[in-house]
Amino acid sequence: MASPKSVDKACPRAVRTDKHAGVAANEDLVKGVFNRYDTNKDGFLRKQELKKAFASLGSRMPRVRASLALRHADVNGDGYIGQAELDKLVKYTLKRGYKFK
Ligand SMILES: [Ca+2]
Ligand SMILES: [Ca+2]
Repeated sequence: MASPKSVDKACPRAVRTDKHAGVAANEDLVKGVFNRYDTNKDGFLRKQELKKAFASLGSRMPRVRASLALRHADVNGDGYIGQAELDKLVKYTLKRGYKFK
């Protein structure tokens, strides 16, 4: 089994890094959105939570988008997006051109 990036369990919430500008700041923003939709606060995003997140981002097909995003970013195949997989999810989302307010 491939071990994912080490996750700092001490800080499960999104950490704001103001050192990076531009793309990095945007990624932080998106990460913040997804973390906000981790409604049961278990540190994982399941499909239902992804769906709500994408709906809030203005997706017209949040259910479909959630499925595709999950398939793309769920590296270890457990059906959830963990913190180590969040980066991939964020990059995928930004590549799809979602706008963030
Ligand atoms: Ca969750
Ligand atoms: Ca996973």
